[in-house]
Amino acid sequence: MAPKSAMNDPNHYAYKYNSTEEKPKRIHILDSTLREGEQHPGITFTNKQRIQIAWMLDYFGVDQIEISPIISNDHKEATKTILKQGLKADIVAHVRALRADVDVAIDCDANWTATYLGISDIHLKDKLRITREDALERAVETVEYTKSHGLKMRFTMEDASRTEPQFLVKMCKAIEEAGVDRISITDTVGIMRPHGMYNLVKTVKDEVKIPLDVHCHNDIGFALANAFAGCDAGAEQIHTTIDGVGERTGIPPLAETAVALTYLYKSPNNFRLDMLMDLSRLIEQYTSIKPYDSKPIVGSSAYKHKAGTHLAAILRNPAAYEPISPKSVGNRRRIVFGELVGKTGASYLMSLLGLKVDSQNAKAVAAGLKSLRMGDLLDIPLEDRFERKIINDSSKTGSE
Ligand code: HCA
Ligand code: CU
Repeated sequence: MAPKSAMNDPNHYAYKYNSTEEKPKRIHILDSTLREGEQHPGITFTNKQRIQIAWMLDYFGVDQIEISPIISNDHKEATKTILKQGLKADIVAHVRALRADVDVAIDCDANWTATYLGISDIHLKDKLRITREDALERAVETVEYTKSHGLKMRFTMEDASRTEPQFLVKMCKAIEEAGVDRISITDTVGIMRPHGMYNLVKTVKDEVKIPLDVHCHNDIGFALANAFAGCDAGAEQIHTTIDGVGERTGIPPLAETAVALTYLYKSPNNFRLDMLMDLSRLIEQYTSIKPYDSKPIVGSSAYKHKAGTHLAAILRNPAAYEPISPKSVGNRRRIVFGELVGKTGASYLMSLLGLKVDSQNAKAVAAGLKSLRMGDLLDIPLEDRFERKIINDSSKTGSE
């Protein structure tokens, strides 16, 4: 029998269905807004913005922050400055499998690098124009070179999902032996379904001991689900960006990933979820890329309630139509007045306007709004006074 407080949580049965026999494990987040994120059309940050984003991500509680010092001198300067901030998160310098690139990371005083190399046949043949043997040699050489300089290192198997499995495993084992610290398993073109991502990660996990990252692209919309399937198969870190921005359709968004880890996977963490809205706004402010309004967690409609039956319920208890409270993620609840408002919604509108509410007039207002046939007329925040943002960890309650 669950304790009384858990039974009072309206999500109680859902969480029971979600639970597995295994104890929830800690899954880490690497945020790549400063690397993958800058590969999104329309995004180039200034160095000041890069530094502020790094500070905010660190305060939010991500475990690693990725940036590429090899893109430009500006990026190199930003990497150096961020490394000097003394942040809690590891700063990971993303470089190609080339000595000259590793030297740039060393020059920045980096203590973590991530080296990537495309290893599918199409990447080897048409992008890099090297053989599998060359790739293996280059990978091992880069690991040995990086490790001989005392750096920690991740190696990314770029296009892993389209790589011949035996060769993928061979590469992973060879670089593990050479001393690499982590391996990133990628679905670079977003072609996997969750079951496939599970199998891919499992194939590697069965053969190596070092921790695995998952880097999943969203070309068909499965990035988030695939990343979690990869974790079910043993990966321990998910790559995200703020709002999911990245090359083409991007990778899993930080907000959905962190909320899912906390509430659905019960993964122990110290994320300051109430910063999620501010993090999203930061991107909007710096790039003019606005998250679409129905975007989970941070979208402007994520906590808007419209249909009459919904309004009637949430005016009594918002948890009736909210999985987690808007306050816990820094968003705001709003209600929409218009054609669908219904009698209870109309009563509420009348009370807000200072009108005396009686059942007959409320019905008339609801009917009047419907006959206007003008759709949504107005939306306003609900319970504004309860929703000022206070940054503290106690806001992680399931409902309010
Ligand atoms: C790239 C490729 C990459 C690398 C991912 C990683 C991918 O744009 O450089 O380093 O984990 O999607 O494979 O983003
Ligand atoms: Cu990528």
